[in-house]
Amino acid sequence: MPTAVPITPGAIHYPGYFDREAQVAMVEVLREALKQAPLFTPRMPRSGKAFSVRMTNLGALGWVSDAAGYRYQSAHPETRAPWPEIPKKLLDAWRELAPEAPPPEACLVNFYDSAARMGLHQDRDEQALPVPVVSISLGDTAMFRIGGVMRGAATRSFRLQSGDAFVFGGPARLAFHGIDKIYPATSTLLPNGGRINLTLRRVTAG
Ligand code: MD3
Ligand code: FE
Repeated sequence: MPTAVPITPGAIHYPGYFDREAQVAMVEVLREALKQAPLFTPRMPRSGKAFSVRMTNLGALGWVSDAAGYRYQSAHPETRAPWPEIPKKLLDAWRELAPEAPPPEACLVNFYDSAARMGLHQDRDEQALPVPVVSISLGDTAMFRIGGVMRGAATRSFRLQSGDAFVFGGPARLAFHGIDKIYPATSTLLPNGGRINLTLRRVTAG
C-alpha cells in the first residue's frame, strides 16, 4: 500500500501515489480522451459567469455547469457525444483507495492554467454522499484549502503535487474546499504547464 497521511477526519493524502512513469502514461491516455471530449468552459448557474478552470469528464456520467444549473449528464455539453471511458489505471486506484465503495461513475477532469482558481465550495450534487471522492493531481503544484462542513469554519491549506492522490470520505466528504493558487513551472509533466485534477466519484446511490 502507498503511504497514507491523515489530514483531517476522513481526508487522507497519498503523496506520490503515481510515480513519474505512471503520470506520463496517464497524461498520454488523457490526451486521447480529450480528443473525444474536449475541455469546455463551465459557467455559473444564473449569472453565466465563466469558471477560470476548464473541464471535461470520463465515465458514464459527467458533471456540467451552465446558466441552467449544475448537474450530471451522460453526454458532452458541446459535442453531445458520450464521455470517454474511465482509464483502467484510475479504476485500479479507486479499488485500492476506496475498497468498500461501489465503482465510480464519473471522473471530472479539471484543467488549471497558472491564473485559474476554484473558490471554496461543497460537492453535493451526488446521491452517493457516503461514498468517498478520490482525487489525483498532475502537473504544477496547487495550494488546496479544506475547511469544515459549515462555510465559516476554520480552514487548513496543503500543497498538492503531481502524482499525489487524496481520498475524501466520512466527515471530509461534505467539507468546503477549493484551490487558491497554482505555482507555475513547478512540474515538467505538462509541456505547456498547468495542472490537471482528476476526481473519481460515485454519483447514484451505490
Ligand atoms: C473534498 N477539485 O472538482 S481536488 C472539484 O483540485 C474540486 O480541482 C479541486 O474541488 C481540484 O470539485 C480539489 C480535491 C477535492 C475534490 C473533491 C472533493 C476535495 C474534495 C469533494 C469533497 C470533499
Ligand atoms: Fe470540489
